[in-house]
Amino acid sequence: MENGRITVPLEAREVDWEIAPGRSVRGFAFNGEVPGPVIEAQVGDTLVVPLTNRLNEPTTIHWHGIRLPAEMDGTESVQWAVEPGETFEYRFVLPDAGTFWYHSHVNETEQIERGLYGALIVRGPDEPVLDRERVLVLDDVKLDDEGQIAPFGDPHEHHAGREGEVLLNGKQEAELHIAGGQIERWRIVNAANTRFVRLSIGGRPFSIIGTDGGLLPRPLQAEEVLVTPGERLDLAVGPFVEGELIEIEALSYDRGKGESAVQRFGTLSVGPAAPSRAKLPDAFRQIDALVSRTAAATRTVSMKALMHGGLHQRDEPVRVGELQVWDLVNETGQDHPFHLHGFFFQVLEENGRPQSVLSWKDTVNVPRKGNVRIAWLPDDRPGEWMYHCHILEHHAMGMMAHFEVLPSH
Ligand SMILES: [Cu+2]
Repeated sequence: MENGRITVPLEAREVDWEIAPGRSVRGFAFNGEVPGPVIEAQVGDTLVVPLTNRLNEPTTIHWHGIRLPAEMDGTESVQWAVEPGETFEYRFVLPDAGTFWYHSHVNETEQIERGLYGALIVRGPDEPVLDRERVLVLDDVKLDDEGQIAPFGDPHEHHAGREGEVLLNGKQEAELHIAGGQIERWRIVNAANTRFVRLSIGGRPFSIIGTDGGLLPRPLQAEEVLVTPGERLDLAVGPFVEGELIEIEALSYDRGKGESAVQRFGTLSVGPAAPSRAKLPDAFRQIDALVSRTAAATRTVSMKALMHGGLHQRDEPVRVGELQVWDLVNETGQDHPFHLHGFFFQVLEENGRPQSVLSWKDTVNVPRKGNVRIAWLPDDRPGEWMYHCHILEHHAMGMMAHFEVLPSH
């Protein structure tokens, strides 16, 4: 099969964002929509995105989870921000199948909160057959007394993060419809600045079929799953019986700020039964371990030091082809979702417990007073890269570091 080229011009501009019928806030959007358009492609396609900035401030796009060349990563360490009125063309190959997303990487706390994000779906040759697929982008937005997006820079948010009214695909109280007897693939993206989503679909069992970097080795049964900011999950949902009304909720979770209130993203109503052709295989693919369980750590990343290190932190370089085993140690009183740009890692252990199933990740929650060991291989894409906490207010405060991937010897 020939690889194609997908061209999706994106324009960032201000918009009246209707978060509920008759209820709009002044937001920022790609092509006038929040979320921005769903970009769909096949593995191997080249994505071409001319980004035109019609905002009154600079912006860029980060392609979260895509293993692209460093100069296309959308951070200000690899490109000049796109100034108002200017256009910058992103162009890169999509090497992996999975659920990804794109978002602003300049003044993120404000630009992402205002709506500058969208989903990017890349399909492989051997996708499981389900009855229907949908993308669910989870978010929240903090409103003021006038019902507009609350002012930014509240000092309390630096530490606690910023949370607000929950939104599903940019809307409050979303209403979804599913046919009875069918099983759907739900591609979940957490685009919220801070909100941790302990996702429940009416307490019903579902299958987790993929994570940040595509399909798991095999489906995993669950009745709830934690999705932290930046993470993605693919689920197989259903079947249900006609007439059922199921709540899509974030259950209570304590990320170090006390138990959160239960939040409802929307409801799923089950219509008349339709025939199903869904067939979930027992196994999707083999994922080989990058390192043995006894491999020694090559680096320790301290969340506490990172949190207090400021905006110009630089970590030691790594070299193409040299395996990395990193201990992410969180001595703070809050959970932090750690995001590595441009590369997938495997989670080896959480708090000393080995992972039962390997998967490819680019964002992982490091629980408070806990630690996570990851392994990753810098493939041949040298350049400037970074990692940071995906609680955007923490990132903005300086919970991040740049590092260089050096060419192989
Ligand atoms: Cu954090």
